[in-house]
Amino acid sequence: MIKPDILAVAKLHPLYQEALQRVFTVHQRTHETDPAAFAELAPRIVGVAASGESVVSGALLAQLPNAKVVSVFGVGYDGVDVQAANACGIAVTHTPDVLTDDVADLAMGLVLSIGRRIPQADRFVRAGEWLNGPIALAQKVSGARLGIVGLGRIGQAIARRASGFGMSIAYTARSSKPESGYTFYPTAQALAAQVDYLVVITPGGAGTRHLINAEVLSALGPKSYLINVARGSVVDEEALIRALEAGTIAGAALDVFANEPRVPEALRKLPNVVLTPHMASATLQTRQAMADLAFANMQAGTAGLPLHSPVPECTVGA
Ligand code: NAP
Ligand code: 8YV
Repeated sequence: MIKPDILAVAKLHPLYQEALQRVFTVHQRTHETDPAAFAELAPRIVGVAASGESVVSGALLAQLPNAKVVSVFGVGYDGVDVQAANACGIAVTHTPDVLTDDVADLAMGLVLSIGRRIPQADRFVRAGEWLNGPIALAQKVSGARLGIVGLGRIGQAIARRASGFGMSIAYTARSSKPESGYTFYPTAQALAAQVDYLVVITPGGAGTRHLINAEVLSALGPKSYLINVARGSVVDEEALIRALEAGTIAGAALDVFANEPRVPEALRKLPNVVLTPHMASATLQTRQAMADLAFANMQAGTAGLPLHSPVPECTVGA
């Protein structure tokens, strides 16, 4: 049986790649690696497989007359031109909910890591420094004030976990959510001025670019911490480095960066920083669930069946 052709626009997670290969012929970035072959292949492509960080432009979609779906392995889809996809009649899907617990878990892990200085303490013991005296005191997390930028699926899961730590919870989002019972601030700057830990968990893209800028960091102040598990684009990384170097914020814990996987040396050198490699959803269980959902969306989309999890702006098949 001939397998329909899929274009992978990124190096796919092996679990997603393996699932796709059972049913489809997967062409790995042919549009970039072999434009001549792609010109011949493009009319046969029925679906596009992407990661959460992939760029899927309108120009690319316009070259795929028979594509029916872009299936993103990730909840974030800020690199996908959904408006162009709608115009081309191509559905866009993503993997919400299945990764919410993991991302919220890592966000709390980063709050604890930066506040209680767990990675620094690990380095302290390994370097034999314990022999020379006790480690410097850290900051208390239980009972502290938490600010959440983006009270969506993951933001709410972070708030539930933080409640277990007795933290007071405030947030900003595009709209207030009185039913949450948490304190709403209309801007990130107003929120930052009131918290000890500011966790960023919005989508990326133009609407949130540099939402966390020099003014927000200045409002956060020298005793408070920034935690970013959203997208690197949401934080002005240069302003962040300046604030960390000057001590105008206490520290930062970052899972995402402006130019991944490149992390500026200035950030890597700083002692008051905890860095992880965009791994908030990277557990075996969650990556399997993401692969299952992304594959199910690809199968449904290419077969013209109802989609499992289209992105909210998708009008195709609605
Ligand atoms: P979601 O349910 O759509 O929630 C997004 C939240 O962000 C909503 O509360 C929304 O406000 C708020 N928001 C959007 N634009 C905003 C703006 N300009 N200013 C303030 N708030 C804004 O999405 P989710 O499932 O929680 O995921 C959120 C994001 O996390 C993803 O898009 C992705 O970028 C990131 N993520 C990162 C990782 C990682 O590995 N580090 C893993 C998964 C997800 P309203 O509620 O008012 O609309
Ligand atoms: C993934 C993410 O690491 O879901 C997202 O938006 O950022 C992460 O879960 C990534 O998308 C995998 O491609």
